[in-house]
Amino acid sequence: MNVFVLACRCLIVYPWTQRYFGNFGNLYNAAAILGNPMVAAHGKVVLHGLDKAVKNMDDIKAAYAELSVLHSEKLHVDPDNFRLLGDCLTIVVAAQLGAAFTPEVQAAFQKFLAVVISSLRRQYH
Ligand code: HNI
Repeated sequence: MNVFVLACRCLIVYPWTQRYFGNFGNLYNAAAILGNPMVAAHGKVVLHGLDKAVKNMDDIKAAYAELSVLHSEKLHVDPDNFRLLGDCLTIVVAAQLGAAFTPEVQAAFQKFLAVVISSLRRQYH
C-alpha cells in the first residue's frame, strides 16, 4: 500500500492535523505535503504501528497501551483525529483494492480499525 498517500491525505483533507507536525518543515499546501520526505517517513511509522494490531489480534488493547499514553500525554493529539486517519486509510485501501473491496471486506476492515482506534483512545478515557 502507498503509505505516503495515506499520511498526505490526512494532512490535506483535514488540515488541522498539521498542528502536530510543526517540526516537519514545509506543509504549506498539497504540493509541499506531497513532496515532504518527513511526511512519507511518518506514514510508514504509523502503518507499521498497525502491524502491532495484526500481530496481537487477541489483545489489541494491551498492544496499544504505550502508544495510547504517548499520543495522549506527550503528543496531546485530539483523539477524534484517529478516526479521521482511519477514514483516510479506508479510502486508500478501497481505491487500491477496487472491486475486491467488497462489503464483507469493508465490514472486516472497519471492525479492525474500530478496535485499533478504541485502543488508542483508552488513555483518554
Ligand atoms: Ni501517531 C508518532 C502510531 C494516529 C500524531 N504514531 C507515532 C508513532 C507510532 C504512531 C507507531 C511512533 C511512536 C514512537 O516514536 O515511539 N499514530 C499511530 C497509529 C495511529 C496514529 C497506529 C492511528 C491509526 N498519530 C495519529 C494521528 C496523529 C498522530 C491521527 C495526529 C493527527 N503520531 C503523531 C505524532 C507523532 C506520532 C505527532 C510523533 C511524530 C514525530 O516523529 O515527531
